[in-house]
Amino acid sequence: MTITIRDIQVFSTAPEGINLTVVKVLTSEPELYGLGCATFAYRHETVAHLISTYLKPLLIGRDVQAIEDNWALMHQNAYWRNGGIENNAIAGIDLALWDIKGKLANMPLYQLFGGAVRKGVPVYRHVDGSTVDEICDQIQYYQSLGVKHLRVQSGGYGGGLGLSVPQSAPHGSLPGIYLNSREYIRKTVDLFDKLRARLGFGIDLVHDVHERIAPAEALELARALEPYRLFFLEDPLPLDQLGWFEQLRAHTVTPLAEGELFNNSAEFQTLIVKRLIDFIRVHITQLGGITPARKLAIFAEQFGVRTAWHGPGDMSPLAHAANIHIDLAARNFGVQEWSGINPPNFVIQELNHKQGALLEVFDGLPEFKDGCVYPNERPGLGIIFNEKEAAKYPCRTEVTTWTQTRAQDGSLVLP
Ligand code: GCO
Ligand code: MG
Repeated sequence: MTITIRDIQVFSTAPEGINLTVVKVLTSEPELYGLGCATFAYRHETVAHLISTYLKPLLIGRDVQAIEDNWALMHQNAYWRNGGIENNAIAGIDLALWDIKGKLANMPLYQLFGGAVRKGVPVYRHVDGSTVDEICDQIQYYQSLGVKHLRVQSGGYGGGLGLSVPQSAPHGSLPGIYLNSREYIRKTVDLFDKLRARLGFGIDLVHDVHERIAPAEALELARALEPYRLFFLEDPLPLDQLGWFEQLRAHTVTPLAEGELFNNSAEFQTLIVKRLIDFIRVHITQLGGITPARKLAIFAEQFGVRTAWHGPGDMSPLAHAANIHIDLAARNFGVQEWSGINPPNFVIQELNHKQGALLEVFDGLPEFKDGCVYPNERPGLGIIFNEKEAAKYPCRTEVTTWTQTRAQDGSLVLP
């Protein structure tokens, strides 16, 4: 007797002040349901609407086990494909169908993916500070927790957080996050020089360029950072400048990671086939879910390209769990980003959220221990979603400001 999709529900919740979207797929078996993540923090209302209005009527009554067919059906149903709203919506349902598959098999997902090739998933944590001392203190704190890879930034991705107009900008310039790429490059190289002088080379460091400088500047920075032997330099080039990767690759031995903003596997193809990058930085729900992400990871394995899945704060524990299940079974695993569960301080103060609210809403988040992360052994993704707790943390729809990044002359640059 085929088990079918009976209903699809969407929940929005922000236990850490970051908008998260959860999809619940109910089936013709009363006790059997699946949970997925459809989080696109800056467009959560639109994703929820797309699921309820278009994907739910498309899928009701279909075979809950036909994951591949259901994914393709959703992917091509609106003819135009691969947008961020659509992909995150599809991912929510895809992860829920995989969660159901695991529950039917009574296995955690990593077992369905071929079993674990490692007992725990090594992660990198985020370090950010305004002085070398502050950054070294944070590095040493995480080292004391067993972390062996750290992402080091100094002032986020440059430019601070609040909108402003610097004196130096042309008269009449608009408010924004003003970046000085020349100063950013000088300071970043100087920072890593000081860090290596202080800490040596026993800790692996990554740095995220976040696409914010010109391609020629990315070449300059990657070359200048070579003496500091980064584990990888992330997103040195924007998606619309991938043609520069040939020069960048020829220009430096600094390992390169790219792709959290990519929308489909085809955008990775040349970078992988020509071995122009070392790590794929996949945002699993932006790509459309487990179904495309696993295929991409296996494709990359043929070319010696490793994984470094995106694992930021604007992703729910369901997507983090999906990352970890794929990581456990991947031979070409590189490292896993782990944003942790400590909400930004402003969330605690302004929104009066208590620490740990995330864990009351999502039970079963893979556990961080001694530098690695471990999933529980529950079937499927292994996460229990507390709808009542979730309702205590409503999402907010507000204008996003941190992406209003501007160059010194006041023109917008990519965020
Ligand atoms: C990272 C990413 C994030 C993004 C964030 C956007 O490497 O973790 O760059 O920090 O900026 O996910 O909302
Ligand atoms: Mg990044």
